[in-house]
Amino acid sequence: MFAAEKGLEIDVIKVDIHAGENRSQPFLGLNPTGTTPVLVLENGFAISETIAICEYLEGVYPDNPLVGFVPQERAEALMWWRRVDLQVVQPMTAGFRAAEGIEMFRDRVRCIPKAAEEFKLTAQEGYAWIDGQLQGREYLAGDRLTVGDILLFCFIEFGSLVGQAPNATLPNIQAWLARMKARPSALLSWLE
Ligand SMILES: N[C@@H](CCC(=O)N[C@@H](CS)C(=O)NCC(=O)O)C(=O)O
Repeated sequence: MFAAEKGLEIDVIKVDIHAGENRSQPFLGLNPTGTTPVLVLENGFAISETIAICEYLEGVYPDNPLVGFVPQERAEALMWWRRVDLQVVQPMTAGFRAAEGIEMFRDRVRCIPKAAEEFKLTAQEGYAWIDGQLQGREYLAGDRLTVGDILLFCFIEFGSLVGQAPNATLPNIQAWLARMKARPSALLSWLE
């Protein structure tokens, strides 16, 4: 979605994470953490960690900035990325891995089934806090779309598939979600 917002087309190689392709060679040679995504440059260098991939694309393709180039704007965008990551993405995925996803993940990472519901509630509290912050704002960082909006949107899409959608009564997140869904990049048709 980040690439699509920038108008970039990237060759996509799908990795079967259900079958564990990412947890074996040759994928581990690209990313020793065994997680997707990875951006492989033309010179062969492999970048992993989503934020590092986004920062690289932002630097090389500065049009349609999604982080920014003025220090204060960059800080604001990265601040929101981190808040979304810590308050929603990490507890949501920990809750998923400890419950619905446990068969896939039990031999990959430490899963904590007894904490599954607490992780999920933590993610819901994160949504509620973000809802309050979105009051009067078009996007997380005000009137410009930034990388944190994309992170939140993509994980709401995932969360909606696994019983961790934001509560329908959170008015600001729901209005923001409608704005995000209306963006052509949200269709992700370039991934097909
Ligand atoms: N910190 C990494 C997390 C990556 C991550 O958790 N990737 C998931 C897919 S969204 C994955 O590869 N899951 C399969 C697995 O862990 O085996 C990032 O931000 O890129």
